[in-house]
Order: sequence, then C-alpha cells, then structure tokens
Amino acid sequence: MGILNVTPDSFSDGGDFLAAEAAIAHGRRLLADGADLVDVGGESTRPGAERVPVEEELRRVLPVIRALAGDGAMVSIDTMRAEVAATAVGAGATIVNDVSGGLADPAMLDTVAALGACYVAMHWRGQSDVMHRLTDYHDVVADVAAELAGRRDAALAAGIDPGRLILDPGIGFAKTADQNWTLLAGLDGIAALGQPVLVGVSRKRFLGTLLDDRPPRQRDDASVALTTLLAQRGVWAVRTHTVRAHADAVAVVTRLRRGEASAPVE
Ligand code: PMM
Repeated sequence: MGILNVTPDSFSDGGDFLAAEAAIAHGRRLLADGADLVDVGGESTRPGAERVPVEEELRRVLPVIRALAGDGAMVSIDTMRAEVAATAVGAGATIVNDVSGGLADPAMLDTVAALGACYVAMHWRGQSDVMHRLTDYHDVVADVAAELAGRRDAALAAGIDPGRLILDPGIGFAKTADQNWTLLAGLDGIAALGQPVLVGVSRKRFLGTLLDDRPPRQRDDASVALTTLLAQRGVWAVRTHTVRAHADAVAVVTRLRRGEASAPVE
C-alpha cells in the first residue's frame, strides 16, 4: 500500500503533494513501482496535528482519487469521517482506511456497511493532540488485541462483511517506541483475531529513535527490513512511503516461501 498524503503537515512528506497534479503524478509513480493499492489521505494524523475542516479534506483528496481510480488503480481513502468515506467511495475508492477504527465518527461503521466497501480498522485511543498521553497498557499485545477485537465486533455488528474487514495494530498511535517494538514482536496476537492484518511502520518515529534520531527520509532501509519480516509473518499489506524496495522484499519472501513448499526432501 503506497502512501499518498495530500497534506501540508504529514510528518515525512507533508507539503510534497498538496497540489492535485503533483499528488496524481506521485500516485502513478507508486503504482509503477509496484504498489497494489494507493492510500490517499487529506488529513495528517502525526502526533500533535490539528483537525482540518471536512470541506478542505474533500477538496484535497477527491481529484486525486478520481484520477487514480480512473486509471484503474485500487484506491483507499485514509479518513476518520463517514462523509469523506462515502464521497471518496463515490469517486472510485474501494477501501476505507480509518485510523480510529470507527471511534472518531459514530456514523462511520454504518456508512461503510451501507457502501459495501472494504474497511481497515486501526487500533486508536484518541486524536493526535492527546494520544501521547494514552500509552498505559497492562500488556500491550493483549490490550491492543482486546481493543481491536472490540472494533472488529462493532464493525461486524454494523453489517460490514467479515471478508472485507482488515485490522491494523496502529504502530505509533498511543504507543511508546518500546511498545511499538513489543507489539511488532507479538503480531501473532493480532493475526489471531482472524482478519487480514495491515501494518504501517514506514519512516515512523520509533525507527528514528532506534537509529540515533535520524530524520524520516533516512529511515527507509529500516522500514524495508521490517517489511521483510512482516511479509514472512504473512501480513496482508504494509503501508509505505516508497514502494520499489518494499515490493522487491515482498517478492523475495514470496519466492522463498514457494521454494520451501516445493523443495524435494533429500
Ligand atoms: N499511519 C499513518 C496514517 N494512516 N493508516 C493505517 N491503517 N495504519 C497506519 O499505521 C497509519 C495510517 C501515519 O503515517 P503518515 O503520516 O506517514 O501517513
């Protein structure tokens, strides 16, 4: 899943693709590099970010979704708002990626169920301006799994098709750097919920912390290392800023697994 942030303030690529033409060109580049889908977002969720008005969010994302979906690309809309989700699906998006897992907008789950779209429910505890204070866990893997199970049950109760529901542990959202690592190491606890798993680690702050405070754009090699490990664990998708090296890593893991399965036993 290639990231296309049509925002002035995202932590790693804010402002790069604010003009629709630049965003569309970048989306096409992500696809040419091997992305299976492009995640278009018009509101930053970086720590401390302020919310944007719904009209502005729509103004940013709609021309980009129309153009990429018009090319035949699979597009997801990264939004916490039911109104944006519905309008984006009308413009050609087929997946709603909601970092709040339905908690930010009480109309979201019913809206997605009525649209018949795929839905990504991410683990989330509060908006970006407060999430750094919401990091109390008894056992981060068990607690995130239990809270995500609650979002899964709410999504299914609203009528979202279980075959169209994807779960995401929400790396970097209401988690310390150490908690992110513990959660990644314990990802089987999230997979045990029985739904496909999406993971977003690309360029995130906990990688900067590991690498002597390196800035976001110098965290890509570490991000690819995690993609390799996550692919080995069988995740459904990884959400990344660059695509080529990640797609290559997935191809290597896929080939290696095929080789293991078919190798003759001596
Ligand atoms: N991370 C960000 C935004 N959207 N969506 C999902 N499903 N999972 C994530 O981890 C996630 C997300 C924040 O990263 P960005 O500012 O680079 O887009």
